[in-house]
Amino acid sequence: MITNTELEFKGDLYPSKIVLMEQDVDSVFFHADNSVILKLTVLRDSMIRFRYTVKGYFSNDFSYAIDKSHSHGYNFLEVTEENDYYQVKTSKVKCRIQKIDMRVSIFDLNDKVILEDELGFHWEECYEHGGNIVKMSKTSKDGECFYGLGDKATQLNLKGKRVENFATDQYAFSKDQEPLYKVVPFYIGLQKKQSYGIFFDNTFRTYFDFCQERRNVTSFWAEGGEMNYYFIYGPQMQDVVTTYTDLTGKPELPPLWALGYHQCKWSYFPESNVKEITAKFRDLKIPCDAIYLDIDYMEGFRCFTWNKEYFPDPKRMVAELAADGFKTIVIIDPGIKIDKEYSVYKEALEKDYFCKRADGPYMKGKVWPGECNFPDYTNPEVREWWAGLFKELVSEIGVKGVWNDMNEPAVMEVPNKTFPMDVRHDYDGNPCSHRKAHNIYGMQMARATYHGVKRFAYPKRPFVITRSAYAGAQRYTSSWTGDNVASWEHLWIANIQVQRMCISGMGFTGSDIGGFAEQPSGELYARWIQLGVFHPFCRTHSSGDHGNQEPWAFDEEVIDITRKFVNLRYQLLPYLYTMFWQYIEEGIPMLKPLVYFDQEDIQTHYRNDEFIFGNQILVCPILEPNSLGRRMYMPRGQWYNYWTSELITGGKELWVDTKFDQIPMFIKAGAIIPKYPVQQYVGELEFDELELDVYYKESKEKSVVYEDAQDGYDYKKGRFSLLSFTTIGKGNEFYIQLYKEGKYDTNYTKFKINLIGLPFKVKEIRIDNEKITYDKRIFDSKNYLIIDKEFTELNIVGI
Ligand code: MIG
Repeated sequence: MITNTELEFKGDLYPSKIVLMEQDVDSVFFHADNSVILKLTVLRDSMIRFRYTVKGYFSNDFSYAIDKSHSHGYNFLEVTEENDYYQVKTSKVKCRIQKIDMRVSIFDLNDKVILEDELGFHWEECYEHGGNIVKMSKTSKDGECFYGLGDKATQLNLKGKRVENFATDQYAFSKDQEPLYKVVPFYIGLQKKQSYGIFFDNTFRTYFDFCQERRNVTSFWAEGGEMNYYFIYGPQMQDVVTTYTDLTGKPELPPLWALGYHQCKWSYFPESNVKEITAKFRDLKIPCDAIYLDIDYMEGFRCFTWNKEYFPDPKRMVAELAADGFKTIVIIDPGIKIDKEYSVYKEALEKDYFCKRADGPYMKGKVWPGECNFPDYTNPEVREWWAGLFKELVSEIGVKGVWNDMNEPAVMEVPNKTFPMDVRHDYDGNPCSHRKAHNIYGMQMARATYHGVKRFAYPKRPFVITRSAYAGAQRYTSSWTGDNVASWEHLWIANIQVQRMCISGMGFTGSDIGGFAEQPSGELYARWIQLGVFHPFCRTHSSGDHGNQEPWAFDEEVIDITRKFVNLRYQLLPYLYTMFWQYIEEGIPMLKPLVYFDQEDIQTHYRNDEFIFGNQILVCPILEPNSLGRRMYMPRGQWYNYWTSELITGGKELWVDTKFDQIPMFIKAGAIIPKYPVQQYVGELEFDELELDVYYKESKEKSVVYEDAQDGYDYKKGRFSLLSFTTIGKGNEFYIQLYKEGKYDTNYTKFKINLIGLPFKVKEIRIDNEKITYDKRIFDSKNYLIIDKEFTELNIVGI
């Protein structure tokens, strides 16, 4: 047994020896002599939940994070007793619980240790709060790596770091600053090429220490609540992430326009300014789908009101913007102005919907409108009321999306920047203090907003974006990374934060492109756009107090680069939509850090910059000024340089030349990348051809293209189109096979097939075994071919 320094663990208590074991279907209870109970529940063969109590009984089991519809059920479960331990075995793992001290070790079926308690579960009584600080420690081997945890602004691999989870309004945060806006207490461990996950579903302030305090120990603890965590076995990181995402839930598909480019600033007003901005996008031919109204559209910052001087007729304006392809998105904060004349305030007061202090008075805090009260979104009745408030905005005025800000919750001019900890919450019938509800406040606000927007947008799809979030918030909302800064370091941070959010289940995320605080140089803005178009959510935003941040605030060259890359995003919309569909169907992250892509390759374990966009596009942003290229790591496999079509074999570090209007971008050999024509907004054009960039590969590769009506819910009834392509290169023949599923008939009738990297001269082309005639001149000079979309096999035969 490991001994610890007296000081460090003074006051800690531990489970004593196990005196009783009972099994109840999928759960096994281990009772210790000193009232500690461990409840181990097998949810899937590869997912086991561990819940501890020190009271001799368990409190009500309630979680905002867990998706009730998550898949569970196992193939095999066997509980046995040995001399020194009990063993719980599934078809994937064995769990041993030591009789003497309840410590747990988890093994794979070859008896290789995956994860092992160091001190294991222990706690410290906390007299002041009438609860315990609950702690867990695991041993960690040299070389183990750690990933996940949401929006942390630090290197991807968390080894050697300690992080804190407490939702905080962190204006102009810096690298390594803790805590930030979001709380996702989920990490992935990777050791000896085996991955596992831990989701510590505890909403109190939590900490994770990844071998920072002690070299071979990883620990996590909470300032209250239960030691309650889920262990997820891989061994592939892919399986850990998809299982976690299944457990905490997946969103529905957003409307396709939400994957377009968004423009934001604090603030665009009055109406004439909004119109100037949108007109300029159309003038300059830079595609844009959404325009945002920040807090100044309201009357004295009162939510659900309009400043009639700036916006005399919002309904007309929103309709005019819509006619030009712009969707209007408005901000809604949680603080409700204390004002007896204000209907939202009056109603909430009458119905008793505001949060209260422990001794009775309403929780009062200063935010933009001045003194405010705050709805208790943890009360289902309050959420229902809140949802109803969106009727006018959405059904009458025609707003298409809602932006929830300040929901950490943020309070101005107080030292802790949020509510006092004694504030009471309903917590869906489990009354508690703000200590427990703080981290889920923003998520519950976004949830209520989502239900409202969804109700009134129906039969169209809603769009919601939030700043604060807890694990599982992805079911309701997209997010952005908060108030970043226009600096090169923040470009690096944004790249990591979005990758990290993607493997933490909350992939529909982006950063404020160009930086929120301070003014980016044209070069920095261009480099940020070049990264931002590869983020699931793509929006320029700035605080507006330092000059403008529309593309035309910079010189011609930057405008051209912005157009070029936003155009590329619009061309890639079917690719982006397909990866979103894989995310909602299977929980597959839209961006994949290299370690996720190839965990067997140790070179990937410490990479930060390169990532895979979807499944087949490798992107590496330029993160320094005056770059003529950069060094990067090319993961294993064969990759085509997007700009030059040069074929490169990966598994090595290399220098890549780029110009100012390029970033390193590579396409996986064998991939088929679908492209739409450039449109100024989603749905602007009707077109008759889907372009397919087909990259030759010797051997087999699969690609899919998901499409549907781009909005609405018919896709849930089977009205989608799923194209599954297989490419096969064999000697001097190249095959493209197509298998179709779904009841949606796409509007186009043809494919324009661009063949890239064919290693031979073409002799003939066959479709479904029949030789076809084609325009040889075009084909030979431009390498493309236009064919009917109805085919099952295209065969290109070389000389
Ligand atoms: O205290 O609404 O992060 O995106 O523009 C600042 C004004 C409040 C913070 C958000 C930012 C938004 C700003 N808000």
